[in-house]
Amino acid sequence: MDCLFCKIVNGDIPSNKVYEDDKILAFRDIAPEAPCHVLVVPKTHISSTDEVTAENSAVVAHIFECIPKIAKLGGADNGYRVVTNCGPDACQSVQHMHFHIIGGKQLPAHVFPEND
Ligand code: DGP
Repeated sequence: MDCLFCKIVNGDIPSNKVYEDDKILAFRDIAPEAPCHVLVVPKTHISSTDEVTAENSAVVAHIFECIPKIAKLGGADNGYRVVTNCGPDACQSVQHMHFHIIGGKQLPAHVFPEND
């Protein structure tokens, strides 16, 4: 399968790793939008949140169990935002489910800054 994040998980493409265990990998975004901008992915290929099922959802729970420590390791020690984009309207650009952890600075109060 020609999947960018599967290649990062397999080590075929290098990444700046923040955290790894047997189920998930967290690495720094190539185009960071904040001092802490880390992507967390399941090691098994799940295309998007649309593909989460009763059979594979345990890894989503595991990601959220690990997010607090990943955020601290990534440099967000005063709060952070978790974002996942799903599908074209959300501009999902990599078709391997991933959660952005964004922090390390004061973020706008709303997801849409024009509403501030
Ligand atoms: P999204 O738009 O939600 O699908 O986010 C995809 C993110 O992936 C985007 O913020 C940039 C990041 N990204 C794309 N290619 C690479 C890469 O090769 N390495 C790393 N570390 N991040 C990448």
